[in-house]
Amino acid sequence: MSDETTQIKESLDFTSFKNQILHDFKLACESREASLLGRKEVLTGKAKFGIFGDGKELAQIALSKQFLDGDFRSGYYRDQTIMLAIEELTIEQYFSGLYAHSDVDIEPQSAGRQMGGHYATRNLDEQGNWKDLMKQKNSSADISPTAGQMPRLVGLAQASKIYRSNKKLSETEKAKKFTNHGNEVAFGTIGDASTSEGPFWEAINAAGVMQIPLVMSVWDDGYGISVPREYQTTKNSISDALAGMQRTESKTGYEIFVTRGWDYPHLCETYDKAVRLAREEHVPVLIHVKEVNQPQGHSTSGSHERYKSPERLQWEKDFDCIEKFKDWILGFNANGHIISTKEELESIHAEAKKTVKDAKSTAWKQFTNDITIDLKEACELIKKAAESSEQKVFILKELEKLEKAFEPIRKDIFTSARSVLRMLAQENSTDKENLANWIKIKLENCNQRYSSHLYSESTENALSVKHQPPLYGDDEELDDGRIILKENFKKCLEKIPELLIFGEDAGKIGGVNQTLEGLQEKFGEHRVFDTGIRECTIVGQGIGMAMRGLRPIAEIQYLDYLLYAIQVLSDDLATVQYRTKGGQKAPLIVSTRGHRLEGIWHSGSPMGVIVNALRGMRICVPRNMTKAAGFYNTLLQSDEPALVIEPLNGYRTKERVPVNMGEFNEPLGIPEIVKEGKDITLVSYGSTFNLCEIAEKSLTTLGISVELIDVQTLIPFDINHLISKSLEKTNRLFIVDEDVSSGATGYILDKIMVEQNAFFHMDSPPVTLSSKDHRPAYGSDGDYFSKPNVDDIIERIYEVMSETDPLRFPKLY
Ligand SMILES: Cc1ncc(C[n+]2csc(CCOP(=O)(O)OP(=O)(O)O)c2C)c(N)n1
Ligand SMILES: [Mg+2]
Repeated sequence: MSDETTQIKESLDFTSFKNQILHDFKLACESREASLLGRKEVLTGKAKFGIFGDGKELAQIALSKQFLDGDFRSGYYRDQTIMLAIEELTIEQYFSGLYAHSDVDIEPQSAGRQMGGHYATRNLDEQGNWKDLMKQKNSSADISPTAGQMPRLVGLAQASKIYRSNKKLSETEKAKKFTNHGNEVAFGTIGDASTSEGPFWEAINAAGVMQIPLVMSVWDDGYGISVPREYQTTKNSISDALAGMQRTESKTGYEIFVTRGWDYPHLCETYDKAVRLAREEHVPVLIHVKEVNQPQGHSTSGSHERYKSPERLQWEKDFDCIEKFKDWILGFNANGHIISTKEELESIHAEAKKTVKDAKSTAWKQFTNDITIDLKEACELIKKAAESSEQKVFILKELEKLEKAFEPIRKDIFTSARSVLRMLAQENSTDKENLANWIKIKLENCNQRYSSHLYSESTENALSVKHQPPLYGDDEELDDGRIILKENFKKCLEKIPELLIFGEDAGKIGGVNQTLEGLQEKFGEHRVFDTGIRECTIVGQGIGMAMRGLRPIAEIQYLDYLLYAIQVLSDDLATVQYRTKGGQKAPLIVSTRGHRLEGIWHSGSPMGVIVNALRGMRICVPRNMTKAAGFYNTLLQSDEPALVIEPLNGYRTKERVPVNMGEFNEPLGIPEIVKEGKDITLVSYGSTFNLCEIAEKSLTTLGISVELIDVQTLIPFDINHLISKSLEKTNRLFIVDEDVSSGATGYILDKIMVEQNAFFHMDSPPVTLSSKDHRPAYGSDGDYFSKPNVDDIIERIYEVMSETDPLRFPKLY
């Protein structure tokens, strides 16, 4: 190359370098201005709450340079700069989120369902089908609980490992939407204080053990709200505390990097190295970003002057990452090449300020326009209603209040319209009818706006799966329940290449009850595998992998230990569809086993906790293993997250062996009337249902005809109101389960009496029979006296009949 060509090349290289730096500077300024203006919007009452990413801009710009299509983020509320940099958030959308705009096209992160600062990409199309995630940069939907993003992060990173280790799978057409042979990185972000949480440690350990491509950034600004780092972290440093995880020549582990939040070149260099290592070699990395600042304090809920020293407040100014970036740019001089001048930087900053202000105004206009339409319509209808009403004076007063309201929101409109309708309660007019209809239609519309997508609304939702009953051959073949499950899983693993089954003892020995016996040998360690004892991240693995196109079944060894995972199930999995308004899904099946066996922590049945904490998931409570297998088969054809609770004492019980393993399924929300009867409807599920079947026989000999119903799934619950129809005939209801009193029986009773309106069919008060409120005592006697037993069921039902007809059924006691 001639000297002249070299010079031209150098200057071209420098121009693109310089443009990149100025682009980064502009982005940092825009993000900062958005934080500053965001705070004002909250303090002036336009938005309710604000939590912003100021001070974290440079580190996030450095990270985003390494963020490729197909990669995933699992982070928290400070990450606005990442989202802006990867172009999955505009400043307009940022403000729309702050105002809680409920139109998903305008606020695509959560359609206003989550507070500002909670980010997500649209990973599904409008029908709920997967988009090509390799053509976009992905962010799993944030949640507010600190460190709640960590379990899911493990699964997002593990998916790359699964795809890389299973070449056949990663080359399927389906997989190409999710992976390029496992080269994708999962970026985790967390605040310094949130590293104190259990899920952080569990996730870090799990990723280190599994060697998965996770890039964990800790934004260390020294505080968790007001509590300083020395109260949070051993050695006052997360990288020091985790130093034992550093890999060595002979032992795998983490690569740990330490950098500073205001040091642009070092940040860029660090992320370049760290992400390459994770992507190419699947080594998990931790990047401890120290000296991150927090110019405005924690959130709009208070000011940091209350807890920061004057020195620290001064440090926030002196080490403001944008000021430091400016100094670096102005001090840069490579062979006479300079990046920019003070004036140019100031002008970029001023331009950024204007861009943000304009974007905010547009977002506010969009937000208010939407409401103005409803406001105008309501005022018009109220005015008309006033004209023809005797209550005119009062109605006009309400109208005036609404018309004069300062920046009214939907709540103001509805409060006025509904109070006017109540004023018209005693009148009959077309205007009243018009107002009532308008309210009804708009309420329905708001139901969609604020309450849709708790469950899947795609064509793959669990209720749309076509029912195929189990078929049986002529030879009445019987086998252990566990064998039925195992044979069914075998067929499913053959049929569905994305299916993975994992958990404690699930791999090598095939589960503590041998329901997966021999399946690891047959299908390999990347399909059926063991995990550490860590329920919360077992579920997290499942969530993350389900978000990347795999079909995980995560095993929780016993139902009692589901409580370790209840937070991640409730806060994360159960809300994925809802909190993104159908923008994301995680069709994870959690498999566990429970109800009666032995002792306090192997007999639990906390079904009330579960049905109440896990709305958004399907809850299946099969009474035997054929039913359980049927539910797995239904769920594997659907795109919904679910929990299947196998009855723990049924693995060695003989069941008929279906001939269509892997094909038959069990519909959700359809109770089974196992035996028809006319005196009383006996409702139960799971293990206690089997006791009810025994009790029913004795009751028949006592002259009581029982209609025996297995509810089969608690969510959804009896969608066709079969139980209410049964009560039309029997007029008496008896519910049995082995939760505490008023637990799941309270839920069932409410569903039947209130939702199904069965109250009017009743001749006797409904009766519930559950376990004692204490935990179940150990041993068979402990079980007999702690849980409902066959004698209890028979006698309590006899008592109901005795109260109805004491002559026919004289008192026993
Ligand atoms: C489980 C849980 N506990 C408490 C909170 C309330 N909270 C929100 S943010 C926060 C501090 C987090 O500090 P840090 O992790 O350092 O992040 P930073 O805000 O400093 O970036 C707390 C306690 C929460 N959201 N979740
Ligand atoms: Mg902090």
